[in-house]
Amino acid sequence: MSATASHFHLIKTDSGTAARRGRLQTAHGTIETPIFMPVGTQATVKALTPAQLREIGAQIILGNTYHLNLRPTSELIAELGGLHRFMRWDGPILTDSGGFQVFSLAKLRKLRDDGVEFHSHLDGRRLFLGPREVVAIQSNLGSDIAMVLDECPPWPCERAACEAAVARSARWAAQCLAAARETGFFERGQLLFAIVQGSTYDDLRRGAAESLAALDFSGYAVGGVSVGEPEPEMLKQVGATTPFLPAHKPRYTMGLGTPPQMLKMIAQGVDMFDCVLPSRVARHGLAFTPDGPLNLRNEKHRRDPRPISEEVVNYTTQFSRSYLRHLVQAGEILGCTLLTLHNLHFYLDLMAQARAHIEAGDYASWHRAWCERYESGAQ
Ligand code: PRF
Repeated sequence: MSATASHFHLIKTDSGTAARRGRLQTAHGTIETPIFMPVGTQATVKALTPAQLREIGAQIILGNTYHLNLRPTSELIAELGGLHRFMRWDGPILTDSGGFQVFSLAKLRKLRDDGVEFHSHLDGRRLFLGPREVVAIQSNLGSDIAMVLDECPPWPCERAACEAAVARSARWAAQCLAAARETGFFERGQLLFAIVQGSTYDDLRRGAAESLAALDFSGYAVGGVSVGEPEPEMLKQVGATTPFLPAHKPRYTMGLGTPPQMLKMIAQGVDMFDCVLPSRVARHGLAFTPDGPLNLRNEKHRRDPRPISEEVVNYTTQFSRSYLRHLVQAGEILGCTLLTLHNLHFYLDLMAQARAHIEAGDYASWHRAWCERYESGAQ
């Protein structure tokens, strides 16, 4: 069975940029793109209930194979009816495959041609993830969108090491696709996305994109960006990849970014994003505004009766900066909840604005003006 070209429909392609307005069908509902996906690594978007996520307009959330398979294990989640039922989120869920997290979290990892061997960062248990394993785990979880196993080279990376990572990732991607086909993955309505690596080498990225594009994946991710390289380099890598991906499949850049980075990547033809940034910085007292981030720990907000932003309306913006600062300073849980709610709403609303401007045909000028204001940081 095909990995389902027909699950994605392009509604409009922008004339001034490569931006696209699309619609992706999953087993748990339709996603309007471009979209931001809040991160729920441990089967929870930290500090929010599923009802709150719905309220701020989350369409799809992320989970993590690496974490969930270590604890509570994918078998236990399958026994309890799958990830959606387990965490009571009935919308779409995308899960990362685990390879990236092995490299950032696990101890004593060993890269083999057939997968990666590692010791759990929780209890030292010895484990192995290969293409078959990541497909089986994501089957158990019931992910709407699963990711292939890949090797994300560090930045900077020597060309020879990058070539090896690209070749290994290509083999693993094909093996994941074969395992998915053999195990009825697509019949169950699950989708499988490939990941393009290649670090800063344009020709390697193009080669990886073209060879993966020749296989029938449900979507394509740009991996290996936002791993420490400067922003112009990151945008260049995305620009070196998207033109070689199939136009009629969704495109996802993994693990980014700031609001302007997302808008600039939408202009390069990216449809999907995920990032811990808005939820992580919320827990440190940072709130996003159209004039840049606001640090509520700052003394100047101590007696400020104004909301975080006069223009943004959500549950959190009824509270004063003074009160929010107090919650942050006192280490109160409600501070985390309110700021996470605000930041994720800000990101989701930005994507809604992007979609509206692509539809209206003025995305190029709108996103330039938006970024200019945000980056001039009048805040
Ligand atoms: N691969 C996978 N997950 C990821 C990345 C990657 O390259 C990144 C890099 N930005 C974040 N998450 N599988």
